Amino acid sequence: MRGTRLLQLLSALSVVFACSDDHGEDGAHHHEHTRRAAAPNTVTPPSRPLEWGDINIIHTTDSHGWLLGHQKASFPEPNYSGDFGDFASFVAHMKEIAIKRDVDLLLVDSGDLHDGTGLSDGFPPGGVDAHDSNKFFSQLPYDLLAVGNHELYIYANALDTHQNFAPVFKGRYLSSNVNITVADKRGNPVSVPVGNRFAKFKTRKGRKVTSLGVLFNFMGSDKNITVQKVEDMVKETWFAEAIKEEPDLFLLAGHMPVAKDNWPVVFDAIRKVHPLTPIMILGGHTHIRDCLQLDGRSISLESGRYMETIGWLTAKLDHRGSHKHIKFSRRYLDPNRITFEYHTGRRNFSFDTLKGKFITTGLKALAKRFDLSFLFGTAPRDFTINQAPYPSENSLLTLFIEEVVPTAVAINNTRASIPNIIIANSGSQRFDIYSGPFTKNDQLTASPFTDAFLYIPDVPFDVASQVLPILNDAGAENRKRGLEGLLEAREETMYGLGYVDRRYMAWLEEMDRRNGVEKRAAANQTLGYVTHDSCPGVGDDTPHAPLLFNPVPDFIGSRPPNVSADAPIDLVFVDFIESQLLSILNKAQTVKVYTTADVATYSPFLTNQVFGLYAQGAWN
Ligand SMILES: *[C@@H]1O[C@H](CO)[C@@H](O)[C@H](O)[C@H]1NC(C)=O
Ligand SMILES: *[C@@H]1O[C@H](CO)[C@@H](O)[C@H](O)[C@H]1NC(C)=O
Ligand SMILES: *[C@@H]1O[C@H](CO)[C@@H](O)[C@H](O)[C@H]1NC(C)=O
Ligand SMILES: *[C@@H]1O[C@H](CO)[C@@H](O)[C@H](O)[C@H]1NC(C)=O
Ligand SMILES: *[C@@H]1O[C@H](CO)[C@@H](O)[C@H](O)[C@H]1NC(C)=O
Ligand SMILES: *[C@@H]1O[C@H](CO)[C@@H](O)[C@H](O)[C@H]1NC(C)=O
Ligand SMILES: CC(=O)N[C@H]1CO[C@H](CO)[C@@H](O)[C@@H]1O
Ligand SMILES: [Zn+2]
Ligand SMILES: [Zn+2]
Repeated sequence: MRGTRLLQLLSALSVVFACSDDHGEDGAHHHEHTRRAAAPNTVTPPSRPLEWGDINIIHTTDSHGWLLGHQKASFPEPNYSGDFGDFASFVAHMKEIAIKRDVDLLLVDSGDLHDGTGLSDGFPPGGVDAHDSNKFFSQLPYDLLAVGNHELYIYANALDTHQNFAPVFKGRYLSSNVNITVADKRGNPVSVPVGNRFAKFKTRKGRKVTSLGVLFNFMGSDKNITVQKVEDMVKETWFAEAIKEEPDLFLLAGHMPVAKDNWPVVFDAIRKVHPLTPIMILGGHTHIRDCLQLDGRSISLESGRYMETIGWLTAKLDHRGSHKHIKFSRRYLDPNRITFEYHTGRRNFSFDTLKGKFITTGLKALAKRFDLSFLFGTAPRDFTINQAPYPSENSLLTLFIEEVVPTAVAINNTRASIPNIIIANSGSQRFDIYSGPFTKNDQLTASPFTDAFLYIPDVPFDVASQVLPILNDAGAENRKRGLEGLLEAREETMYGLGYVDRRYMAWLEEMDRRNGVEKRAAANQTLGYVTHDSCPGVGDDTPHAPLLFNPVPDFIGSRPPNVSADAPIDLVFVDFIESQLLSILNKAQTVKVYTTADVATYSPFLTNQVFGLYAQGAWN
């Protein structure tokens, strides 16, 4: 059962964007990226200067290829408009400030470097995901990095990380519980850490640091990659030896959320040996802003996603053996030039460093090489995943399942005239579409996965129309049918395979529920993230009113055809949900046992192509 799911996931997440024939030679026009319009003077700067400590950390996580920043004009996108070149300039100026203050400043990343934009995923056939975009990471002075689950879905990506990316950081790219199997010098398979298991180093100020890089218990990695359970990792001899000597600071990076996961397992193992040593944890993976303290001498920070957040974490260290609570501070920065200039005391003309400009130029050249500005059409308005209700005319999911998919899969399809119901998982859609030019890059940000469309012919309409409600509904009706376990197991399986939408959306929902209506009505703050974590002091660097939030179902379906109950129709679905769909179909009726033998390919087009096909017709 799990084997099948893993296989499905692999195909769902495989990122071979072999769509070179999208580049229609027939006079296709290109839209140039027009980001970096200078930040307007009317913009609200951050609310207050950063607090500095003895140890200061700048944190990135789950960047997923968003190195050119967010380029759209619709809110809240301008707030995240800083690109990786701007970020490099910011880091350089902050390093100077740290030297003037005579304190330490470290730069840490917690993984998931690709699957999200054209810069990482829009490579030509034969390429490796993130191979080119990772080179920009290599140009920043990272002190510590950890592997993410997205680096591990496809062996070739993990191998590239192991062979080409990790070595750049000279022992500071960590994968404490993740191994890859490679051929040794004699050609025999050998399992080795993707990066290093731990690192020990001294800061500029001479502080001794011991570091780990831990991945959550991820179940979806490709063959020849092993993820050891966190609870087993802490029992290893190497682990005991690595933490034995007391450093001035344990700096733990990891692709694991700071709450509701296994950080306490790592933390307790260290605390057993070192009850008082400062511990700073930099987590990731659930794409939220979060902070908590496991005790008074430790802090854990998670810094969002998609380069929408830069984390800032500081500690005022005291003497060895102190029992006092350590004074920590944390801040979530919106990455844009206003934020960066404000905190570095620079103006627009004195902000860019040579390296920063070089990186920006390089990113634009890569975007050009991958033809990311290729224009499919012009989106007439914003289509959002959670800001608009589902279903509605401004919902991205409605657009996708009611217009885009039915249009695209009907192209060159001999079954197009047969009535159908199409079902997809909402998690296949990753990012909003904003009004204006809709490019190859936008297609990849909205719908990056390569799911195929399959179908089962001749399913009676009244049977086919039960499938979507059963997929979505864990309610009383299904409990009666004994499907409850199935749905719970699905949640757990999905989390193990790396799906985090539920946690991210719960966070959005919470900030909206708290005081969204009042804050938006006051209309004196721009829209964005409003964080309520459990650490003291101000979290969000720029105060916002929360974005509108609307819940979405796990699965979405096309408009049902107007046919009689017993009419045979095509039940069309994304390959990702095949096994769940078959088991539900067999519970919804008893006339026929459906198996994979009844399933066939419906369309040659994949989920990462349908928006382009639709836009070329409907948005021109
Ligand atoms: C700010 O700097 C950028 C990059 O150097 C430049 O493109 C832009 O025109 C400048 N804006 C203003 C208002 O000077
Ligand atoms: C795993 O790697 C080894 C060594 O490179 C190779 O011989 C083997 O075929 C791989 N196994 C799979 C299932 O890919
Ligand atoms: C990971 O690699 C190390 C070094 O080769 C090896 O000793 C260890 O057994 C491997 N761990 C797993 C879980 O495969
Ligand atoms: C549909 O088929 C025609 C004829 O074979 C072909 O020229 C066209 O490119 C196909 N359309 C798409 C979107 O692939
Ligand atoms: C925004 O307006 C509300 C209600 O008028 C007020 O309570 C709040 O202090 C204002 N916030 C800012 C940042 O001006
Ligand atoms: C559905 O089809 C029936 C019979 O053809 C027709 O009477 C009815 O108006 C249709 N309903 C809709 C909503 O189109
Ligand atoms: C710095 C920056 O660009 N801030 C923008 C954030 O988004 C709001 C719209 O919600 C704009 O008004 C701000 O200019
Ligand atoms: Zn991620
Ligand atoms: Zn992740």
